[in-house]
Amino acid sequence: MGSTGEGLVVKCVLLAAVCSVCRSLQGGMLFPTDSPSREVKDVSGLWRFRADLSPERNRGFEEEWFKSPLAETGPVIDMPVPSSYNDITQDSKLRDFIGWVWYEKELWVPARWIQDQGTRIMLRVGSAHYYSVLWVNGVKMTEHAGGHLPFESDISGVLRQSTGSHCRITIAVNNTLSLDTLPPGTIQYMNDRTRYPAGFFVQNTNFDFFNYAGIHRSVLMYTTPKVHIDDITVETSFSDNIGLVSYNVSVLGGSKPAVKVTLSAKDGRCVASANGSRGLIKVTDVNLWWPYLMHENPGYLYSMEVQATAEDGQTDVYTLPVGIRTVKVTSTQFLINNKPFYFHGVNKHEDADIRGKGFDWPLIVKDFNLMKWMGSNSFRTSHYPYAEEVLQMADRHGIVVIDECPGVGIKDIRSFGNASLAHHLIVMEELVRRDKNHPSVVMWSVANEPASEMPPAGLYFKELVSRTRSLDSTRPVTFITNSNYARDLGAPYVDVICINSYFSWYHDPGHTEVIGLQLSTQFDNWYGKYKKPIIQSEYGADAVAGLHSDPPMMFTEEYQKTVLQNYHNVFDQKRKEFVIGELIWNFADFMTAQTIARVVGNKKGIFTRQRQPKAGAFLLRERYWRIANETGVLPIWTRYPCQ
Ligand code: BDP
Repeated sequence: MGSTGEGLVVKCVLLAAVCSVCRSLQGGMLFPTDSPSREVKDVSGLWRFRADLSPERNRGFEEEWFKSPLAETGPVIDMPVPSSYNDITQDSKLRDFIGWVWYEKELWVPARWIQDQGTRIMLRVGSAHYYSVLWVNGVKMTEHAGGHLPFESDISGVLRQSTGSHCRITIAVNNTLSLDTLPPGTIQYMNDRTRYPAGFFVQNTNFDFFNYAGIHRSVLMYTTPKVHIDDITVETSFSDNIGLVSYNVSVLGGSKPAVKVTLSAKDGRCVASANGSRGLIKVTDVNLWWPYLMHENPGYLYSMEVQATAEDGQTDVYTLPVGIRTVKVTSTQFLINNKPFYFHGVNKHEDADIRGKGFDWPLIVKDFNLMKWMGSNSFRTSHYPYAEEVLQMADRHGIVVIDECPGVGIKDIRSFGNASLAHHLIVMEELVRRDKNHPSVVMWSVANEPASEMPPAGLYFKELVSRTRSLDSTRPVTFITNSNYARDLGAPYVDVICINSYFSWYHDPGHTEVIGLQLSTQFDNWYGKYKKPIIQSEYGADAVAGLHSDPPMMFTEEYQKTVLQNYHNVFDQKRKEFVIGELIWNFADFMTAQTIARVVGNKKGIFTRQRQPKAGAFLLRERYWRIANETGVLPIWTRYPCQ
């Protein structure tokens, strides 16, 4: 062990992980929206920022930087929120920083929010990677473990105790990953003083994307009345032409609220209503929610307006988009609304130049346009939950989503321990709580490529999958495997087998001629043993845009294309049997840690990081539209010319 402070970066996060184990989820996590009874104030923009460069990364806590304006305790720089901080400056120390960074924003809160004692003022962080501590006006509000899901706090009390309506928000964020975080990691101190300076340490991880950090999604302040709608859960089905919406509304802050629910069609027409905090709504001549390229009118959403009226007559109103659809899995098919659905789509990352993993509307809209352009009907949120706004887009456009938790890189046997499992269960709970009402989400993925052959993996996945099912009985559960079919201890518990394989890339590099045989064998082995439908959840090859060679060589656009074509030949045979989907790795090039296997990031994108197509994108476009033309019903305006 080197410097006195070594381990501190880790210790802070470990402590946090332990706390999160003891915590159980309280309340809902509805996406903040304006309504007649609610106001939202976006406090994104430029924040003040300082990385704690002290050897122990602990000076901020020792000197209590949250107690006074950050600029009074040392130098600050401008930092955009939302954004990763890593690529914002020219300083490699900040790009590769591990430990606590401090963010601060000062703002005015509308005086009427403070004066009206019946108004509840909430502060919500869409996500901050990885561990966060939040203060308002120097008073600690909450802490949160996990870099991809929202957390919030009721700040009404502290604002009312302060003079005036001035508000100072301080958020300390620590990106350190430990064996019990998700994703896991380890901190390694290099103690050979002939090779490394004192205090030198690195963050080791087992995942293939850059560990971007900071406040990645919007920070929102919003109000609700004191008696407020805390959570809504809808589950949908249909029988003949009758849509069935079972709902459950939780109201907090007062006793005996009167709840009224009204469902309206797209044109604003009220189609059904009900009274009471739970019930079943019937919709005649229902417009089902259909995936893109499966129906002429995909992504149909009703509006469910929920009103909760307190005894004093004050009413809270929240409107939830509702898509009515069902999902079922058989031993060979994935059924949406009882019709076979074939996933032809992409794996993505939240990743772009400069902003890293920071939320960015232009990027999101561009990505949806590209997915629709190429005829993609689905994507997987590899390898962590994406921003809620992305799922809202998917709902509206009818793009089907496999929603993945950040269980990526679970390779160390110690990460299968009780503390890890307890945290993993909480993350699944947080994920289901946030995303349960999105019709686009059709399956939960609890992990990506864990070491599922290790002995503790069996019990771990048994528990994880069954607890996820108990949180949501309407969706299938999977995890993504790349292990040996005969020794995978998690596969018995999942509903759908999702396999990643990289024939002619990580195995037999340069030999695309082996793909056909190896892929057929893979499918037959897995189906033979488990009799469950299979998705090829990843396949692909790196291609540096603009690099060409014929005959194809690795890293050229031609090689990537050839790999894809060889996979497609097998998919076309097996999708007649039990293969229910193919998701290319990856939609776009993305940043990774610096290693000898990566040339400024992973180049398996069919688009570059700047979203320009490589040859593989045109190949997939032809293929996906061909499949859609064979199996789907296309909106007139999307008919693809080469059908
Ligand atoms: C898969 C991983 C993915 C990697 C990909 C690759 O799931 O995160 O980026 O390999 O190596 O195994 O390109």
